[in-house]
Amino acid sequence: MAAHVQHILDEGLAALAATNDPVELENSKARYIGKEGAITALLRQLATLPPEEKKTFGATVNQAKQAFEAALAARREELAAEKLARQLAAEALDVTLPGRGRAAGGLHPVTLVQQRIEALFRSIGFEVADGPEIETDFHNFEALNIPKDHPARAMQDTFYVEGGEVLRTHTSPIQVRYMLNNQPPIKIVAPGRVYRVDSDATHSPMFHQMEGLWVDEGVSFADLKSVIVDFLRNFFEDDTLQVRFRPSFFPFTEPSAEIDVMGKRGWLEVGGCGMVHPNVLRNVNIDPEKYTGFAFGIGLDRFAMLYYGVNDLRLFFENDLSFLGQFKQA
Ligand code: 2NM
Repeated sequence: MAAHVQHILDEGLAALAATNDPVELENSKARYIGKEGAITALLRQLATLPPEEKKTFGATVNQAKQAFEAALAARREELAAEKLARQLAAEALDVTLPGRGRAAGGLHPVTLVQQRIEALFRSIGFEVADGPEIETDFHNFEALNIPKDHPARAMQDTFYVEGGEVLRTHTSPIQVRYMLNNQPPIKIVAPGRVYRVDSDATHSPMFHQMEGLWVDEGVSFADLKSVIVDFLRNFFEDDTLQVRFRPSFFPFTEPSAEIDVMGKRGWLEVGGCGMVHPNVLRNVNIDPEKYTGFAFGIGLDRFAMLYYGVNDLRLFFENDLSFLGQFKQA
């Protein structure tokens, strides 16, 4: 091959090899075999050559052009392959990785405690009752013998809703509704959310209560004591748990008592109780001359804290999954 043709071809091949950029590659094509290209110019020179040189020079330049075209086609494929390889690497998916799975949720510790207590009371013939969280003044206060000037009725303690209704401050209105609709014998527990204007390390504006009620002929304070003591010993799984009834006052019971259990560091208050006040029975159309009843109330959040050894009430309301995950049932 004529030396200067070879030289132009070598330059052209070097230009093709030197770039990774498809645009630049096409520019090189134009510079060598395009209309104004160096190899095209050689072909144009053919016309000016004498016939005896035309043949060999023409063959030489055509060879050079074919060599350039072959190299161009090969480089195009290389660049396309590199581009594909880069894309595949960037979008790589490891299909052998295990899936994320579907983790099972679990019940909230307060729900677990509520269900356990419900089961204990069902086993001795109690039914579970419920009712609305927005209550009338009558069901939440009036029927329960709570006087109009009682501090619990104050705006500072009770959430009032438009129209004079309240967020129930205890689950007692469930029992009021039940007694209005049923004559004795009545044996119910009433669990649920209750609301009070109170918020600090040990008080939440929403918390959970469970109240119990047994009304029939001849129900006595001795019945109250035996049911409560039996329940607490079953709940805390301690056959010799010490329980104490400490005289107290509630408008809706007479006599009334606080319920204490012996803990690791002395007596611990876990609830309140008493014999349903005759006024309450009259308010729900039950004859207090014929029937007596006992009632009690406990805080489910407090029971969950004691049962699970949780020392901060707020943990129950933060819904931190690493906290809640510890209560998952197998
Ligand atoms: C308590 C303590 C004492 C109670 C009374 C009644 C009702 F509706 F029967 F009158 N329900 N709950 C009661 C009695 C609740 O909680 C500390």
